[in-house]
Amino acid sequence: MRLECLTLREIHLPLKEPFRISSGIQRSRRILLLQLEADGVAAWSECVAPEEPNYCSETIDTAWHAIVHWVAPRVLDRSFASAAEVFPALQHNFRGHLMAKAAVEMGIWALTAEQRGVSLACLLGGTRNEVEVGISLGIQVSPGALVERARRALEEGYRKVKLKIEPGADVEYVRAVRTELGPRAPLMADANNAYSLDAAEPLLRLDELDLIMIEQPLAWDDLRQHAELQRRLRTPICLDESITSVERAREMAELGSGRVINIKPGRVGGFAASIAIHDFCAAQGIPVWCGGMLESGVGRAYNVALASLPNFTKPGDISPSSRYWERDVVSPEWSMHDGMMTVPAGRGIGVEVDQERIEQLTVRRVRLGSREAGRQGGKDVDRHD
Ligand code: OSB
Ligand code: MG
Repeated sequence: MRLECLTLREIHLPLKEPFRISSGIQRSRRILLLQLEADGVAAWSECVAPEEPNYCSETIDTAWHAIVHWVAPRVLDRSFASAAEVFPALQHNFRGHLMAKAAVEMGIWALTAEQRGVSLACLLGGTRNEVEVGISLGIQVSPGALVERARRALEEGYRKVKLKIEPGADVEYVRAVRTELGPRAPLMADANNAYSLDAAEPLLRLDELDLIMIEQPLAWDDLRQHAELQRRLRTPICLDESITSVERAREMAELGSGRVINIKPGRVGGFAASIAIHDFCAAQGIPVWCGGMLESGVGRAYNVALASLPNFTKPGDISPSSRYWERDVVSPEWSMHDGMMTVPAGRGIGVEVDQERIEQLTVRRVRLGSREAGRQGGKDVDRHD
């Protein structure tokens, strides 16, 4: 595999409904899409970095910079015997920028699948042809509004309903949903770092509400305090932000910081790291599930393929296109039937990207390629603001 050309594009896509979490609100998405070309095949990938540094330190703008200046030069025109070799090459003396690295690394997995004529899920070692679907609900204006939103989600067939919480919108909200929707409703909560160990009282009260898990209650980079909290809770803690590598997953297991991991391939640097975490957790009996970052249909294809691996044993935050967008950028759009999503069996990512639509939505673009290396320092910049 030898990457010849990489095109970065930013598109803007408005969300159907605002998505509020404890660390910020999202009304519309600025999405970084990549087009990769090698040996006569092409693939699209997505960088999941958000607009603001309120999830991790990366943003779409830092990722754009990192890909252009540091990631692309390491992979363009260089031969890799397999996609698994890309991540080590990107990690060597190159700290952080995991979402930027992941976008390119995952694109190379997709290119490899294209080249071999197999599905991305098959290349990754997926064993399922459909995956269970969950929904992540943002913080609502009142407990009653959350109950109605959660009720609708269960009626639509979602297999897991994740409720975003923050101090002031926690116990009362979650208890209302539990009371109204019954003891069997598959509920969990996600705090996105909104609590501290010395103000953990609401979390101890949530412990009585039979949640499947509580996701990332404490600091985004913490493992030690989560271990202390887990000792006080019977509800499993699921880590999201804190798990950035297989080493962090191992530390979580050793310290007892949590009992479940939400794997987002973008957060950990791509598929090689995701598979390493998946395999480590499988060996330890730690369940994992696939998280989401409000991806377009392109990034969703990567999440669905990953979620087809055997130890993804809980429903992922991989809702259908219509949960996010009036119209997605892929066809067919991602859909759900009976709370399940089909893992595409076709070659590559398994969905077609609507190139004309993406062209219309593009607000900036840069094409990088070894063949243009003589001109403009290898960059062909267009509407770069
Ligand atoms: O914490 O899982 C999270 C979205 C943006 C940033 C962080 C998170 C989320 C979600 C959305 O929960 C999941 C989805 O894509 O549907
Ligand atoms: Mg989360």
